[in-house]
Amino acid sequence: MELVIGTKAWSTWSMRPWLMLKKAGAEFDEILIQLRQGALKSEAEISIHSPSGLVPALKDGEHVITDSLAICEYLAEQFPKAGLWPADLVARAYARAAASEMHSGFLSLRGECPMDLAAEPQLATLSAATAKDIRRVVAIWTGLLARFGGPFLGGVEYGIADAFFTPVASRFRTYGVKLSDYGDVGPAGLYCQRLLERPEFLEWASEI
Ligand SMILES: N[C@@H](CCC(=O)N[C@@H](CS)C(=O)NCC(=O)O)C(=O)O
Repeated sequence: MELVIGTKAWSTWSMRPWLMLKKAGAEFDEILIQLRQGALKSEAEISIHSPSGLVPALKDGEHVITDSLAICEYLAEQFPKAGLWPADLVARAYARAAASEMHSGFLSLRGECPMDLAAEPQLATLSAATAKDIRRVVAIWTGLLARFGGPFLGGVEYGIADAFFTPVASRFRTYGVKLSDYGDVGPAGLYCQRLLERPEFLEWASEI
């Protein structure tokens, strides 16, 4: 398998399936495309590999799977023993809902606090819309950890929902977000820290 990814410091979408390939212990090669070289240049390079013109894309034999969530679902089915989703039906539904909400939402947080793994931590002044997004993230994390236990969302040992929130955890660190200001009484902050200490994330971050 080959995973087509964008610049590691910035490409949150690319990071998610990469983390899950590592968690699954899968053999894969990486095709790295530097983003922000000028829209046309990046798009032309990406389009050689990915029909959507976007990264990530997973090449498996003759097949090309695009979109980070679809790739992660494919990996969960290819590597059932890796536990990328919770085994329990209800926990899996909650974990899927959390990952899907991340996939399609939090536009203000994503726009105002872009991931930049190379940036020095800074204190940002955040808009009301971003503050609302952060409170919702804290509520999702706190709710799932309380309902299913940890150490990761849905009670798994690191899975797809966690991969989807790892870029968020890195944004919180970069932009000096104190989760206690957004309703956390402890568990969300600890979970955020656990995401940033995962060996898969540390490996990705060491390669920026
Ligand atoms: N929903 C898609 C979003 C993919 C996406 O927006 N990728 C960005 C980079 S993170 C991209 O390829 N942009 C093209 C460019 O920067 O040239 C997914 O989950 O894979």
